[in-house]
Amino acid sequence: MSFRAGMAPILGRPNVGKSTLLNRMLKEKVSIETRKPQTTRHAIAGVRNARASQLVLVDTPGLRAPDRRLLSRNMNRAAAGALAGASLVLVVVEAGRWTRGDDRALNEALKSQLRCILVVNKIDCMRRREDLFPYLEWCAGKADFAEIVPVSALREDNLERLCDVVAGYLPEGGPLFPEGSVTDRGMEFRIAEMLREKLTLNTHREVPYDLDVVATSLEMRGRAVVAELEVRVNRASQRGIVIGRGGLRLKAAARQARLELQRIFRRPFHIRARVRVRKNWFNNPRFCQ
Ligand SMILES: Nc1nc2c(ncn2[C@@H]2O[C@H](COP(=O)(O)OP(=O)(O)O)[C@@H](O)[C@H]2O)c(=O)[nH]1
Ligand SMILES: [Mg+2]
Repeated sequence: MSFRAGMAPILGRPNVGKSTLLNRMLKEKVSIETRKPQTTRHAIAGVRNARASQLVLVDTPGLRAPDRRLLSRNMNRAAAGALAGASLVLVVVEAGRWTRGDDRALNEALKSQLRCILVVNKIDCMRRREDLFPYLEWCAGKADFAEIVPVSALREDNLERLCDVVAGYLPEGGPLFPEGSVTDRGMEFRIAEMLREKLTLNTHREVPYDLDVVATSLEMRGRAVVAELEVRVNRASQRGIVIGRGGLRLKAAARQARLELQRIFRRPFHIRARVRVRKNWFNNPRFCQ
């Protein structure tokens, strides 16, 4: 039997569940998930190795109406750039809803001229099961999709079928990544992103959008990973918010990140984080590629 391999970017407006879908298709968390839109800032590749195929899924920052931040423009570029070299594209929408943001994502996918699979996510949220079929039919009128697959990423419903469907559209060819690799991102990135997820979940309003986390040092001590992280905020007042009274908020987030990293990598982690004010880091090319 011949081997198939290829890359499939995941497009969709913010919050439809792209990162959750990627993580659940891979059965490992490589991209952070939150209820807050615009959490994913980078194109992140996840690799799914099967006996006769290798599927490289690329999670993208949700395409958004451009604003003035350099970071936002770079995020849109990362999403568009993921289409170069792809074999097909997945467009994710929410069952029962279609917004202008979904049209924007679909148009981006159609512009690529690649074959397009529509993933209708969050079917668990539909109040009435019988509404699903008419919605799928309505979607079919939107574009000439190769397939339309309803799933629940969160409940891992129908994901095996989605993986099989996608694999069927991959071109024949050898693997793109060494077998056994799960993501193109290194440990430093994954640790920093994990803390960013926890801080995003524990802060509100503009703070999640104004903060960033980078690893400044990474060391192995025996089996343990020792990481030093820098949390960047835009304003002095945000520094206090992120740290929290008595340092409790930062401590709690670092602990949550550590526990989840330990579960994923099955080894001890030590995380030291400090918060620095870097005015307008999101407009500084040094701080956001
Ligand atoms: N109920 C339900 N929630 C989901 C599903 N998939 C994702 N979510 C939630 O939707 C939110 C956004 O998910 P995320 O993956 O970060 O979306 P992204 O912005 O498209 O990457 C999170 O709170 C997820 O838990 C699903 O199938 N069902
Ligand atoms: Mg995301």
